[in-house]
Amino acid sequence: MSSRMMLFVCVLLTSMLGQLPHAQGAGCSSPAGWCSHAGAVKRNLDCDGDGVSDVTCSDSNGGRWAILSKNKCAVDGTGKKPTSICPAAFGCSPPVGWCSHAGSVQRNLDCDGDGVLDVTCSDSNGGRWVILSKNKCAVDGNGKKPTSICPKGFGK
Ligand SMILES: [Ca+2]
Ligand SMILES: [Ca+2]
Repeated sequence: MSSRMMLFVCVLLTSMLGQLPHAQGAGCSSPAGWCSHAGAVKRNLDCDGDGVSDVTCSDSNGGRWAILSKNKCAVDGTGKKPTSICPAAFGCSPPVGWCSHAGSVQRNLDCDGDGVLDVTCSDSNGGRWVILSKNKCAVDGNGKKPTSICPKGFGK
């Protein structure tokens, strides 16, 4: 067998192995009714980087559920997963101490419509901060964002 032929066989085998998990339907799925409540958003993506898809759910009340391949796709019913378990799905988290001053109110919601949660903070002195997913969750420290950047977060 020529070396070129060997290479071809190797490539073929590798691609077949790569297809296998998908062909077998590996990858987590969610049970019927899971993540169907009001404000809930379900996603299929690979949270933990093992190449097998996971399922996440987040809602507008800050609930976070994850069905992870590395956890044998066990169904999660608590809704209290940390954002760090799947940043791509659960979006931005503020640093410790952010939005903790007197009169401040923090919200988790999707401001920019990309389906990933952002964080807003407003205070009784008219300060407005926002941490946006589309801005790679960069932390905002100046408190001078316009209300238009997140009408839902900054109210009317
Ligand atoms: Ca995974
Ligand atoms: Ca967002």
